[in-house]
Amino acid sequence: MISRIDLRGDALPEGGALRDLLPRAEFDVEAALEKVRPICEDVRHHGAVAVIDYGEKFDGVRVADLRVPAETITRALDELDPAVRAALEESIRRARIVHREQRRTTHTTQVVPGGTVTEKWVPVERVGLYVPGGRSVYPSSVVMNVVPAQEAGVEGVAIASPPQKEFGGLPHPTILAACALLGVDEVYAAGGAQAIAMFAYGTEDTEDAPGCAPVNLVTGPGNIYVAAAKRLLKGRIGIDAEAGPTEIAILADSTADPVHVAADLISQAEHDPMAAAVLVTDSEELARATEAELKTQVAATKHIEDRIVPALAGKQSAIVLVSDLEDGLKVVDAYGAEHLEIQTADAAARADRVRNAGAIFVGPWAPVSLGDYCAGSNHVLPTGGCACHSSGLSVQSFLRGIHIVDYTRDALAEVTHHVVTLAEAEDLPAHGAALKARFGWKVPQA
Ligand code: HSO
Ligand code: ZN
Repeated sequence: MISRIDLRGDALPEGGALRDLLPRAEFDVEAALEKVRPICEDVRHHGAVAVIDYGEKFDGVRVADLRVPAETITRALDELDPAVRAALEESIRRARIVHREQRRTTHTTQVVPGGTVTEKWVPVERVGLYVPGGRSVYPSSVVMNVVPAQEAGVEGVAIASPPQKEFGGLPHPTILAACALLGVDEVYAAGGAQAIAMFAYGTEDTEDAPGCAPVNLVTGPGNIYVAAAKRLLKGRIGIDAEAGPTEIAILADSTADPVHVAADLISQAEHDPMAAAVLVTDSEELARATEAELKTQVAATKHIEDRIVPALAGKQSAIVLVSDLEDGLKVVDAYGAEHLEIQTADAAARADRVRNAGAIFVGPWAPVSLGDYCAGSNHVLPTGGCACHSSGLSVQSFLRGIHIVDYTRDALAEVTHHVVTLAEAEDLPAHGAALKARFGWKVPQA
């Protein structure tokens, strides 16, 4: 069901060579770019009509209007199962507690007497949050996108989610209910690349419905076409990471419980046939017991053939055997998992030494599923090894830091000779002149 990679014995290679030994799914966004380019162009030139046409083509349902009426959103919440409502409310509450504390405060640095630089954090004005439909209808992802945006102080939050045939062309009702719980009333029944283009270019108002004003930033997961559209339109809009298939890596030793390890590997394999589940261990016994547990637990779960078996059996998943936990640490760092669980005797100390991971789950009582819903942490995380350069979604994703430079005459005079020297060294004398002009065209004596 899951293959083994044995890295015991010889010394581990470094960096890229080690990464090449590790399993990973291919997520070739580049290949999808040419497919989404004409879609984005169409939306740019024909607006809402093009978004509606593509919805009919790809989602199998033609909507009259993209904008979901406010009453429909409210009704979805009224009709939501009370237990789901209570769970979502708890998820929102915990996420708010964590994200609220991420807010950065304005900070002023006195560089020299009379010269200050203030860094001021300003929320993005308007964001578009993409929420997938189809196989992955995740109201929890609405929470994980909206909460940091709201806590950052973003005023305009718009959501797009594909029209669902079985719900008369509306996004899935639990998505709408989650929007209502979060106080978001600007929702569009739009999916795929066309939704990202709608956010980037905006659409005109019609007689019947208001259009979608262009946004500054688009966040949220999606399929390969959504990722390609984000890559294509980046620059016109800001984007978060391009989300690929979900990944879990577990670093475990002989103290880990194979029942938990197997259950956690399966939990993320459940997302997608391309999802990755990787166990890194120095214990042959744990590897064997986990293999046995996987067989038993997979047989008893739901999405066996369509997702879990292909995910676990795929080349993106494996049990990686290492000589010791020091090597294990090197392996998980080289892999840079979206989610990393540490199930070792000294879990907290070892977790502290990890450098590359989207989120780290420490010890036996912090499974990834907790983080997916109710830890308070964010579940929109870098995949595909991007954890070595990017972070998950946070309040920070929705803020821009602006430097405010304030110098007095004396503070400027004191440094002018340096600026003039550097400007001349770069053959940009007018740069230096801009300072000299303030001092009778001379360099003031320091
Ligand atoms: N594990 C997914 C998020 C998710 N899980 C949504 C359940 N629902 C990517 O972090
Ligand atoms: Zn999940």
